[in-house]
Amino acid sequence: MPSKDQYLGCILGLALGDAMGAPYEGGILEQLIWKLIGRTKDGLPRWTDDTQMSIDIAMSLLDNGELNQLDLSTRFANSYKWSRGYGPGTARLLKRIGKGEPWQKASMAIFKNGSFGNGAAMRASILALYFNDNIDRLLSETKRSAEITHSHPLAIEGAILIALTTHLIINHVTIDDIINTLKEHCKSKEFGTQLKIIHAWLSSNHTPSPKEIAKTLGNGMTAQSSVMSSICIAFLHFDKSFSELLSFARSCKGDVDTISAMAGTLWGARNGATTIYSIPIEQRQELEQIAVNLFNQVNYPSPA
Ligand code: F2R
Ligand code: MG
Ligand code: MG
Ligand code: MG
Repeated sequence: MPSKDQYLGCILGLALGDAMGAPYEGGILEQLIWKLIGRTKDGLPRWTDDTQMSIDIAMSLLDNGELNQLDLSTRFANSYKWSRGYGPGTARLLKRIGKGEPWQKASMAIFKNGSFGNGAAMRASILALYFNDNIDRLLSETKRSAEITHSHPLAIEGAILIALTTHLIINHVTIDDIINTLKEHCKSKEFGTQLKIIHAWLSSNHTPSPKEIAKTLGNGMTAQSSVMSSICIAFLHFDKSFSELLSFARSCKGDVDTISAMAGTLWGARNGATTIYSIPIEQRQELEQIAVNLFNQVNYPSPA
């Protein structure tokens, strides 16, 4: 049975990974901009689009009691702010939805065949917290939450892999069994090949360096160049501290906020929030309340 602490860890791990990774994301220009806007008025580290879109999903699920795509697309659009550092395609798409274009049309307007950015995967752990009682439902609702902004099959597959990994971690499944289950759900050659590499590394007790992960599994803004890297980083740090995970993800370079957010949410799902509870973060109380509300919504019986 998952614990409330795992729910807190999952949400705080995501937001802290995002906020701590954001200063290192992108090139010199992005890093300079984040130096100027990366703190709240009170000096707290700000999170980015990764956490904002995760909050939007959580609030939409909690308020509607189901995944309502129209409500979620409206929330995504209403929450959009340039200062949260959205992906270039998603920023344009959300502005179109904000002007009244249906999400079904907007999501195909920016990239032919839809976006394969990592923007659907980075918010997918929330689905696992809400739909914990039925894996098939979890997978279909994750697809529905992804396709609002990311209709490309690779983006949807990336989101499903993060949601499924989160689900298995909160339900105390071992890394070996997680890898075996993920193998059944990898549809594409891209993710399938990467998973085999991770499996080979772990089976031979090889600890890849950040450079090796970036080169082999990727460190970019697409789902296929960041989801498996994040899962691998999380597995390598399950028995290490959150700050070691952050420093490893930072050394991978590239899309550091999102890789840290995805690895961080998986780490928190496994280790809970106890050791990360006191790290300063924007809107901590709101994040904690969301975690508690998601936990209560799933109606786990209280421990005897
Ligand atoms: N926006 C950022 N970071 C700013 C630094 C970026 C830097 N200038 C750089 O270019 O490296 N971070 C946020 O964006 C990522 C999430 O992105 P999302 O929501 O998936 O956005 P988008 O634009 O849909 O996809 C990302 C890029 O992937 C490429 N791409 C996607 N689909 C494509 C397709 N069908 N064909 C060709 N290219 C495709 C494009 O380059 C997209 O812009 C997270 O990192 C978040 O933190
Ligand atoms: Mg971001
Ligand atoms: Mg990001
Ligand atoms: Mg990013």
